[in-house]
Amino acid sequence: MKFNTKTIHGGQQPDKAYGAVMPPIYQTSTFAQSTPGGHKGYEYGRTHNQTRTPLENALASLENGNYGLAFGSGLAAIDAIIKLLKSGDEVISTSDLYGGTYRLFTKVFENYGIKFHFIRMENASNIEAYINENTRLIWTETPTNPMMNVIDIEVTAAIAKKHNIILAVDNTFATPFLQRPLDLGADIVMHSATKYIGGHSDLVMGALVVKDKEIADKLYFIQNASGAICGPMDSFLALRGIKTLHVRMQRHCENGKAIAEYLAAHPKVEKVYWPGLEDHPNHDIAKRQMDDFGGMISFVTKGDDYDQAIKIVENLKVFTLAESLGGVESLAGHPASMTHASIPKATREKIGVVDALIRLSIGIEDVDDLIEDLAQALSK
Ligand code: P1T
Repeated sequence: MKFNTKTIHGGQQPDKAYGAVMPPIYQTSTFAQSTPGGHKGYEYGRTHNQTRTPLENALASLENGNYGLAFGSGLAAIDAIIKLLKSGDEVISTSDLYGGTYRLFTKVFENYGIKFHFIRMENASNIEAYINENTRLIWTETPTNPMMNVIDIEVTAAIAKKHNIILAVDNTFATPFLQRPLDLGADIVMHSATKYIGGHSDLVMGALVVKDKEIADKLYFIQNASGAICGPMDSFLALRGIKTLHVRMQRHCENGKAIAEYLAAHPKVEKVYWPGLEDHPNHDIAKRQMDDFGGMISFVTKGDDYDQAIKIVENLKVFTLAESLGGVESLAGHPASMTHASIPKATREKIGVVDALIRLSIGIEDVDDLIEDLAQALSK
């Protein structure tokens, strides 16, 4: 089945009870049993739910995996991955990553004796210097949030395999429409399904997809034991969002290209970070690894000025100033004070998250209105 068919049919069938084409919202916490253990495959809502099951199957289908797991947020999904580890284990992570992931790693899991190395991975040969007998996991975002660096998944997966280390890829920015990390050798693919998967800024959700049964069984155990699941209503909304993922992504990419090119030619703009631009340092990897370049763009204006960046995001009218990304509407953010505020200033500036950086999530509105909006905000 091709991707554009999978978004609509992958892992899903009409409901068994009455043939409902969309899965009903089984808004229940528990299921009747005829005798202890005598149930129809569902016994308690934390463990399984008949609206979550088709969602988890659909996620697995999109990522070419065998097992899908849905969580109450992206961070809950990442939390489940790190719970595969134990005290003394080490993780190598991209240094440019979502601020909340950095906070979870450094403020929560370091307290449990897990050690994190944050390094640049655009050049995969940097990774091996940090591998030792305690290394259990390589954590990558690609493209990274918010600097849009692209990491070569295939090369990183080969390094991970050689050393028997799990490779997890946060595929939130690209979505399976643009890249499928499991096909490139990753062991776990993760999503903040809050973003493009849901697509309508109306839910908070996380997802994991894996091929390997042993890893899947451990993750299912953690999902049930820790309990950070998503509810039936949100599962329904995510399934509904997935059905248009391919058409939304196509427009996100088209609009993203037009706006990246507009900003790159703008006299007030110093630098644009979008992997589709030929001068992007990882453009060649992106071209090889991704089917298109997505709708996330970061940029810095000339003068590298905090006040100017704040003024621009405040003056936008079609773009909404807000955290998050990947919805149908365009959003603008100021990473240093919003999504990445939990990373110490010196650390974030080292990776490029300067005070003047603005991040845009390009929606699927008419691109002329988006460009006009940026033009008026940049002219102020
Ligand atoms: O917000 P949540 O669903 O828990 O997902 C966390 C997360 C994980 N990974 C990436 C790449 C992300 O971008 C996020 C969440 N990011 C934002 C809220 C943001 O505005 O960047």
